[in-house]
Amino acid sequence: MSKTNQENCRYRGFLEDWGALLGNWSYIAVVAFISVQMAMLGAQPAQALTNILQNPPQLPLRQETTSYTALPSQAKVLGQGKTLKEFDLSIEYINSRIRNPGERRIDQVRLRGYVGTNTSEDTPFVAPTIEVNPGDTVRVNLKNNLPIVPNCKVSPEKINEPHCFNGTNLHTHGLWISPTGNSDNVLLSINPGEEFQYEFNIPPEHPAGTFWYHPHRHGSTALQVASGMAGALIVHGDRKPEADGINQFTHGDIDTLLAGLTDMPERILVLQQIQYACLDDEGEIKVRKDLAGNVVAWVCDDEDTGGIEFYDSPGGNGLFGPGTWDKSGRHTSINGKIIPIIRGDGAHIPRVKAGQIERWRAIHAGVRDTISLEFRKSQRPVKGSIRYVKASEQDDWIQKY
Ligand SMILES: [Cu+2]
Repeated sequence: MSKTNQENCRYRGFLEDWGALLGNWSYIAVVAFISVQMAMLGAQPAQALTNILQNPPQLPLRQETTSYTALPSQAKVLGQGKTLKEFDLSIEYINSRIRNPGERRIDQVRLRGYVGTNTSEDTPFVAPTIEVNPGDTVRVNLKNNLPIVPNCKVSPEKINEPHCFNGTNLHTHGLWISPTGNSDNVLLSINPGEEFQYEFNIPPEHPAGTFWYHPHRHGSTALQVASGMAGALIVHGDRKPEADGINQFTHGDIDTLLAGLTDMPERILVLQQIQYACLDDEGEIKVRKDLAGNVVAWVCDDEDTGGIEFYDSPGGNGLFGPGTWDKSGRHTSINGKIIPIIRGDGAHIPRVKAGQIERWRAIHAGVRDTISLEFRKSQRPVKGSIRYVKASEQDDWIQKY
């Protein structure tokens, strides 16, 4: 590190890991999204402690499997070499906080979220990770602890209008499994107070990979996913390509490509777009406007609790209308955190090391905007911190550095 760089480096302490990784802190890599960007540096040390990126918690297996009587057609499911994995997940309203860089404050929120066995309250708006293998029989006991919504009915003519926001179900995004019965059946509605056991029979030939799960009940999907109801679903596989004598080679699992590397840290990045709003006395979204009268941010005050409870607000600042994401000033979160820092303590979180290859599994679990993921080196020493840059100004910030 040159003398000039040392002098310019206002945040050397917490950039040590980056310096080690990249040799010179002026080449700090940033991740940039088109329209929504974040960089992984620049926090004040005190806040860095609370905003270190961690993988979402892993959902532990249920200790005792529930009793289950297989239907005749399902009796063969747990055949030779197959493993039963059972998990518990509930859906609840969760009171928590989300950092709001543009307003330089922490907003109180009350949102729907998945709660799993032993999962942390630290980042409630990313669901716990489910890990399975090809050939597994996976059972998920889904309990809907949301309150009943009175008069929640919809006529067939209005079926495509948002409705019954506390009804839910469970969809596994990308798995090669049955879409019927108690499998990945998006036509089910698990209503408030109900519990349902899903069973996903993952074929033995299923490839390893990064998948995710979320509710997919017609009428409430976007609202629930936008509340943070999404989690990673990882299929691990250890099969190498083999000569099969017919098509030359069978496919191998991607997990084996870097199998020779030991201690390769793996990070899961669940990108979400949680577009909560705080309301005024008329039920309208509280906003900040520029001099021309354009909405530039949704705001919350100390006494407010942000939520996602409707698609269209009475005053026209439609919560889910097109073009509202940019106006809201919200940031894409990563594992439930806003502009987190990627840095490890070596104990709970893998340390960032120079020359170390890492596997990153990125999942776009947002419903409000597209994301174009980029990894860049900064071209010059960074002045100040991106952690307080407004969402609308992040494009300029990235271009500058
Ligand atoms: Cu999906």
